[in-house]
Amino acid sequence: MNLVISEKAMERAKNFLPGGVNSPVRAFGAVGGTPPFIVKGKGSHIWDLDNNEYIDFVGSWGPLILGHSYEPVLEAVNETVKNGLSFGAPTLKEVEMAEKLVSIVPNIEMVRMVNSGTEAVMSAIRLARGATGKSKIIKFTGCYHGHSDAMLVSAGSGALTQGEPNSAGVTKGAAEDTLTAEYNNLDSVKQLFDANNGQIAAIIVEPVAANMGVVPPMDGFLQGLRDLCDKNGALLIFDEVITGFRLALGGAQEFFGVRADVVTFGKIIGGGMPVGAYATTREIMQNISPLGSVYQAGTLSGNPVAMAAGLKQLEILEKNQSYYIEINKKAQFIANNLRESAEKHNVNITVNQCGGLICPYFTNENVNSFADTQKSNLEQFKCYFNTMLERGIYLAPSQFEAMFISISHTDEDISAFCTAADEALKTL
Ligand code: HOZ
Repeated sequence: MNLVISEKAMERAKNFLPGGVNSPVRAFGAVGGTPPFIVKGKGSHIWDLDNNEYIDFVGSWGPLILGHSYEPVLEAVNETVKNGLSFGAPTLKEVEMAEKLVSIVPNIEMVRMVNSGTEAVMSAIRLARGATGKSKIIKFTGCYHGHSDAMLVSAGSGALTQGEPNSAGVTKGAAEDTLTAEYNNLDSVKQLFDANNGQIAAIIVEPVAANMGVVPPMDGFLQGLRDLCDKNGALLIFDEVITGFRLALGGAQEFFGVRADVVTFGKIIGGGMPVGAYATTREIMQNISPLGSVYQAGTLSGNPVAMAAGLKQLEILEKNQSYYIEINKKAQFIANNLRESAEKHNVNITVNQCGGLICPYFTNENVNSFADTQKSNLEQFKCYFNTMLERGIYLAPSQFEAMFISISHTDEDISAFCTAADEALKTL
C-alpha cells in the first residue's frame, strides 16, 4: 500500500500535534506503520491522501450507522448552517432533539445536551453524587467512559493500548472515590457494596463492554447490577456512547430489557458531529442547574448544527427499525465467517459479536472479562490488522476496540472483508 503522502503528513503533524494526532489510538501505536490520512468518505468507503480506497469498519468509532456522507444528514446540516453556526442561546432544534430522545429511549424523561461522551459521563457522575449525597462510584476494569479524571482508573480503549489504564496526572484524590469491579462478575460488585456500605452513589457500566474489544454481558449480569443498585440505594448509569441507537433504537435498555437510572450518550446522537448527552428521570434531573445545585454548563451544548445532523439520523433510524435486524445479520455473517476461516487455517480465535459490534480475539478461550481479553495474542492481531489494511479493509488499530457494522455495508463489502480475512488468517 502506497502511503507516501500520508507519511509526509504524519511527519508534519508530529511537529505540532503530540504524536501527530488528536486522539492517541489514531497514531497506530499498537499496530505499527503510518495511519492513512483520510480525505473523504461515502457510504461504507473512505479514501486517503494517497487515493487508497478502504472499506471502513470504524465509522468514526460508531456514529456513522447510516454510512459516510449520508445525503439527508448532510442536507440537514447544510440547511442549518445557512442561518449561523452557534448562538449560545436557546434554539428549537435542541428542544426537538430532547423530545425525540425521550420518545425513543426507555425510562428517561429529561435530557441535558453536552459536546462529547466524556463530558456526558463526567456530568452524569456529578449528578449521581449530587442526587444521592454519596461519593463513591463503581466502574469496571477495562471499561472506558471517556477521559475525565475519575474515570481514568483501570480504563479501556486508548488508555489500555498505551499501557496507561491509570493515567499520570490524575490525583489520588480524584481517583480515590472510583472503585473497580470485574465486568461480568457480580460477586466483585457485591464485595464493593459490602465494604463501602452506604457510600456508593452509582455503578457506571458499558452495557456491552466495547472498549476492551467487545465483551457482551453474561445472562443476568446487567439485571444483577440493577438489583444491587436497588438494594443499596445507588443509581445505575448505562454508558451508551457505543451501544445507544446501535444495538436497538432504544439502546441497551431496550435490547437487554434492563432499566438504567441515568443514560449517557456520545457521538451517535450527532450523526458524526461532536455531541453528547445525559438523560434521566424528571426527579433526578431536578438536581441539575438551573433547577438544582449540581452545576454543569456548556456554550456549544445543543448547538443547532449538531442537533440538525443528529436529529435527522435518529428520525431515519426510527422510521427504519428493520435496519437493526439487517445490521445484526451482517455482523453474524462476518463473525461466523471469521470462525470458519480460523478453523480452516488452524488459528485460535474467539469472535465476540453483539448487534453491529464485533471483535475477534486471538485465543481459543471464551472472552467474558477484562482478564480474558488479555489472553489474546497481540502479535497475531497486529499481523491480521496489517494484512487487512493492505487489502483495503480499515479496522480499528487496536485489539481493544470494536469493529462497527453499518447499514451502508453492502454484500460486496462483506464478501471483500471475508476474502481478506481468510487471507489474513492464513498468514498467521
Ligand atoms: N474507544 C474510543 C471510542 N469509544 C476510540 C476513539 C478514540 O479514543 O479516539
